[in-house]
Amino acid sequence: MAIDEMWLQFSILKKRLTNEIFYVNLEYEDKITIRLRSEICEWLGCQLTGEKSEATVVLSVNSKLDDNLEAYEVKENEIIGASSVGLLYGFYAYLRLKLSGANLSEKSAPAQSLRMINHWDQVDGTIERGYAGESIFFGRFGSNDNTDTGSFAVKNIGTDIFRNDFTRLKMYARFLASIGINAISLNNVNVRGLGTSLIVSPYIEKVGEISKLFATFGLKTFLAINWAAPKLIGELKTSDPLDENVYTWWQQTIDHIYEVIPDFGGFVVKADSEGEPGPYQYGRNHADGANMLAKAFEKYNGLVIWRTFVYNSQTDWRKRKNDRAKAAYENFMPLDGDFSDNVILQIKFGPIDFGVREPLMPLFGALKKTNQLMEFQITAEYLGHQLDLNYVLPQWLEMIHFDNYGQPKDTIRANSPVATHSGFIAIGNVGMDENWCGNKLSQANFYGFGRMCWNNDLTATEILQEWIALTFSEVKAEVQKEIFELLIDSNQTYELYNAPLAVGSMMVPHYHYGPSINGYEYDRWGAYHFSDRNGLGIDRTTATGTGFASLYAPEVAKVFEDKSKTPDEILLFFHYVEYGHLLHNGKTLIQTIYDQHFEGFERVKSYIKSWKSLKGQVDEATYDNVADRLERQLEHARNWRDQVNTYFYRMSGIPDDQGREIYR
Ligand code: GCW
Repeated sequence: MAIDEMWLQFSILKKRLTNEIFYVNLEYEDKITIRLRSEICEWLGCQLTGEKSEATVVLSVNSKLDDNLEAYEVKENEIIGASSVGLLYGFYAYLRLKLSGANLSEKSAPAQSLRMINHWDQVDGTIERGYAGESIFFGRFGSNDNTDTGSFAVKNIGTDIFRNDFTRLKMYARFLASIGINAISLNNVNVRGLGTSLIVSPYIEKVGEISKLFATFGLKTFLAINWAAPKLIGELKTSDPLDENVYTWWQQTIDHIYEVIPDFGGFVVKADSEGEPGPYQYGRNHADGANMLAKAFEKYNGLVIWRTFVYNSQTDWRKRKNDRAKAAYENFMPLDGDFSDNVILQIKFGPIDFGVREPLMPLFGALKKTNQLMEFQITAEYLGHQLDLNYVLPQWLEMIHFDNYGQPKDTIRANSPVATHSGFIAIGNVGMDENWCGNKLSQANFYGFGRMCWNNDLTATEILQEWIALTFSEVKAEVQKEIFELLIDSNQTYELYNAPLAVGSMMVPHYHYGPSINGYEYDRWGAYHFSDRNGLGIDRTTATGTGFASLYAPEVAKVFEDKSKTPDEILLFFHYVEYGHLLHNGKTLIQTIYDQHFEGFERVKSYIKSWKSLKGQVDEATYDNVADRLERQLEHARNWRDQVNTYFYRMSGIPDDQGREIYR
């Protein structure tokens, strides 16, 4: 679309939609039409004359603005985009500056090229690890069969699998554009049942309609595939990546996709992971698998986004040298340099699984010849299911700034042979719930992810202040401040009452909410804490443990190898530590466990008090939604506090030095 210069056309959104999470609505069509809430319209200084009004903001496109076509510049009441999509981002930037009271002056280009959301939505309308209602893409229409064939299995639901709520999809696309997201995959990476057929007719045509809508907001659409598709839906005898017929099947399938969706993004692939099929089944490695698909995508500039979450999910706790933390590194480091230019490895930020506290995945910085994406999880699988407050930006920012042969925010791009094939990706947290995220305050994490991708130097404080200014623009400054105080340390609060000092995995198996100290301890998933009467923690040192510490850059490895140098908050991820051991905080390990769990609970109590003081100050739906969730969080924190404290009191026999109540 060519835009030289134009005047904004405003029209007033008559009634504020209750399920509107977006602070502004921008429709991006042939000509730009902007629908604004009337108060925003007033801020922009436009005349409200009936349905439409003219504004004093000038939009233009100037390709000389920046080499990066997504760049924009805002200068007073002028918005310049390096391309039409840059203009789109510039417009949202303009509104952000305006609404947060900042100077109307900003020139900006995104720090990360790919800024992507993965959905774990399934064609029966459920969402794996979804905590905000059903899928906005798929629904259960036409289904008479409610037999659940296993965990996360997709039910037999007939052919009409799409929800077809294009109004909601448009709102969503607009929201994504407003925070700078430029790519999206629609379906769960565990591709089951009918989900396998999304890549072929008659389903791909509907994906095409969705993708067309998203494209008008600068978004590319991707699909997750099942590695065994040639066998499952192509009637071939094998899915071996080096088999000629398999390649031909994929090439034809991809050719057809591009006939329907000429700007299709590509595939997301979870292979040989947690029971999913993959190239290992045929004695091939992951470069063989990814490159075969990449070849079929080449002429279309399509991408293969290949996940490194590959580990042996049959680990045995008896074998102490086994270490799931090393798996991705061991599987992918030897393949550095072997992947095609249109393959990107999608790598979880930590070595286990989006835990409450994990060190950086050591592949970052070490992989030097492979396109890479860092993967985050907005949906709060391990962080309280969007019931507990958990503003996660502090944790994510620590990851992108962690120095292992340089900080990932810089090395990801620098170490990717095709710089534009790199960036950040996250699992989304929205569903059909009225407020999109189950908990209204969980929207801050989605907003924050987008902003963190665009500008790696923003702080958690700045991002949260922005989100509050844009979302609660109608409330008083003191109320905004109270909401800020409630959220800013909430990630730390959650950590305080969860499993101690990065030991991980003490939650209810599979469901991942609530404590179950030994739930995973004697199971197959490779997530153990090894506590006994003397102490707890996983020895991952090279000297006496699994050797994971040695996978980092030498100066980092030196710190993690040494118990006395490892920071308290990550201590038990790297070391087995005795209860009486003195930490950097000046207290023993056991006393730290007690103190943290009592403090975590008390903090949640104070959140409730502070939220109650906001009754009548924020809209009722938000008030009730958060109040209800905080009560549940208090119960959750109480359970964690008591089960962890009791467990370690019984193990160690050492009482709390402040004599607080620990149940026996
Ligand atoms: O965190 C684990 C989740 C699975 C998920 C998997 C993955 C989609 O428990 O539900 O499956 O990670 O990332 O593939």
